[in-house]
Amino acid sequence: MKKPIIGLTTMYELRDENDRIILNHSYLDTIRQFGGTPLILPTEGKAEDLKALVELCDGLVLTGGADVHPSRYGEQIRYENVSTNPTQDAGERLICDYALAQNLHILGICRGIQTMNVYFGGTLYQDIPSQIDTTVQHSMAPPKHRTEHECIVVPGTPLHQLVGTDVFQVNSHHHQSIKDLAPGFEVMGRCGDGVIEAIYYPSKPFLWGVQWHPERIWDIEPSSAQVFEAFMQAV
Ligand SMILES: [Mn+2]
Repeated sequence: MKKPIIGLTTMYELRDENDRIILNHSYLDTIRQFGGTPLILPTEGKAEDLKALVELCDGLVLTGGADVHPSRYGEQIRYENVSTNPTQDAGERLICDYALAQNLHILGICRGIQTMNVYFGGTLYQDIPSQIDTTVQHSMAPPKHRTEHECIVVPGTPLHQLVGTDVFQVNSHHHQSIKDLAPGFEVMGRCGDGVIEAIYYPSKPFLWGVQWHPERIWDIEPSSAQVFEAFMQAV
């Protein structure tokens, strides 16, 4: 049987003389580990080319990266540490259009859960330390191969059925998070401080977003491995 092809969106980094695309290698390793063939997708370029690439995919991972521009959810940039890339925002939006038209199963990770929420009409906290009263380190310090805080699972959700536990541990590499949840989505997990860590779209077979990076800790945290197993099973 042919292995499923999983598209991975990439960061587009603007530099003075030589822009580049970037993808953390752990995404590729993880897709291979769980039985897929990773396909690196640019998030810039012509719409027709992005469409042709998405048509090759059996599933899509919306990966981490810079902050979604607040204009996408009707706000202006409020804090100096909000770092955006409008080119990537536009390209990823097209990729979402094509992926959804194709009924692809989609997993959003970190920026990816935020991309997904904004795409469907939700909003974001632009900077957790500035806007949320919490003592949790959502931008965790090194060493990075470890967990940082808990994810409290909402009973009755697919995540709860998957992991079979009320709480598990996650890593945390984000300074933004979901504020207003997009219509149609439901929360599957939160940090103890209320920050949304996992969402899904019940009327789609598999449209999940997680705020942590399961691709970096699946070897030490079984719940993160189970997220990829569920995604690949759906695909
Ligand atoms: Mn977190």
